[in-house]
Amino acid sequence: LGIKKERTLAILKPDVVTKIGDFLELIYSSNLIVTKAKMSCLTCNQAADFYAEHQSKPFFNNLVQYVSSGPLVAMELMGTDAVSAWRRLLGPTDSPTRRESPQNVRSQMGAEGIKNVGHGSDSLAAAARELEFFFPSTVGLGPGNTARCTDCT
Ligand code: DGI
Repeated sequence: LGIKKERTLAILKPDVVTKIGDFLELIYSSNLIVTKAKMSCLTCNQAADFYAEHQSKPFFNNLVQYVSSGPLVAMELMGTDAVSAWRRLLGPTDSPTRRESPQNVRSQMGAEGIKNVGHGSDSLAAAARELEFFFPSTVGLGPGNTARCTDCT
């Protein structure tokens, strides 16, 4: 009841892209599948667009600098309740809450502040917007390589 297949955007932030294998195992063992993936560098402007909702926060500049400091891995994950399933794997944003529930990647990897391992869309609406940002359905928009797959003729 209330269980549905969803898509969400998962990002592995610069410090953890080399550990992608560990994350894939976690993802598969949570019955999620990877339906799109790319490694991509964001410019400062692209990172600022992506995190526009945090524009007025004191950590905004550091956050933008951090996520544009090296390659990210962006993935579309699909599965039952994918939005909350991936956020559950990541764990809470802030460390005090995490100390009470250490069974998550952010706790296990010592996440602190903006260097907190990954990102996950926080709603279906955010997932739709964020997936379009990394995997645009229109040629020529978005960061990185926007070439589309086409059928052989
Ligand atoms: O969805 P989350 O990534 O868990 O959290 P969010 O969307 O509220 O915030 C986006 C990022 O901004 C988060 O991954 C890390 C950073 N951030 C959020 N709240 C704080 C913060 N960084 C610091 N230093 N302090 C905060 O209170």
